[in-house]
Amino acid sequence: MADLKQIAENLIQGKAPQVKELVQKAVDEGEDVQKILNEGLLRGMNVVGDKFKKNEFYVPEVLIAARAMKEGMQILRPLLTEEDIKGTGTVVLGTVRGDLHDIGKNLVGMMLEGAAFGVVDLGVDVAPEKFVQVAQEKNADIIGLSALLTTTMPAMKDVVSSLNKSNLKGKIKVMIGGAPVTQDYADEIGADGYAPDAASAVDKAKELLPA
Ligand code: B1M
Repeated sequence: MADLKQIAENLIQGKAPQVKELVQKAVDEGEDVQKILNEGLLRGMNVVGDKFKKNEFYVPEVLIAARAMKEGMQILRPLLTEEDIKGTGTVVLGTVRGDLHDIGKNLVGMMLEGAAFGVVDLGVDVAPEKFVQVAQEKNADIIGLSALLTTTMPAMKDVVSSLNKSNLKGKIKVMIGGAPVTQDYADEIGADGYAPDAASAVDKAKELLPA
């Protein structure tokens, strides 16, 4: 019988080959795919997120766990139907115009993928209109913006303005983050959400999804 708890434990320890092997074994044994995702991979990733928030885990541990998650998801994703992954959404993610910092943004992307969100990563130095255009094309739920420089934070406001000018106003939510960014700033520019770290970004993204 598949041991889903063992998948979660190996994921927390970042043991990618073991996670891959255990997920494959669970699939071969006929375990429900949604159950493997929820009670194996996602349960482990939630623990990683909690530990990261409490400073019990740091960036390297999270990156290693996220890599293990990715290995497991590579096996599960083709087996999951649209219905199975209902409840998670699509995030178009990027670092704003003029800003080349991407370590935090990549971490946010991995954690979102770890929580079974679809992530379209546009990279760094992304123009405001590009975020809106791709979000429309991909039928995204959320645009996620990262900025690490005080000088590039205003580009976040440009994305909100660009979205408000489009016919997607209110339909796509904007979540922002990055070292100099605050909740006050999110309120000031009319962003729908702010998250201080990658684990909180997952919680916030879930909160922003339509009910
Ligand atoms: Co730059 N840099 N940098 N830098 N850099 C900072 C940000 C700085 C604080 C350093 C300093 O002076 N003490 C400073 C900014 C000052 C300011 O504006 N207040 C600075 C500067 C000035 C610059 C340059 C202008 C330097 C120069 O050329 N004179 C230049 C700008 C280039 C540009 O962007 N146009 C520059 C360049 C670079 C490098 C290219 C060398 C490199 C980036 C490499 C890369 O990213 N691929 C770099 C780095 C590495 C840093 C520091 C050292 C580290 C940033 C980092 O990766 N942190 C940084 C100083 C520091 O922070 N100690 C600094 C780790 C990462 C995991 O954290 O990105 O905060 P962070 O992400 C967190 C949260 O913020 C949050 O979750 C993440 C994980 O928990 N989060 C989100 C991030 N995005 C989110 C999005 C969300 C939600 C949460 O929703 C969508």
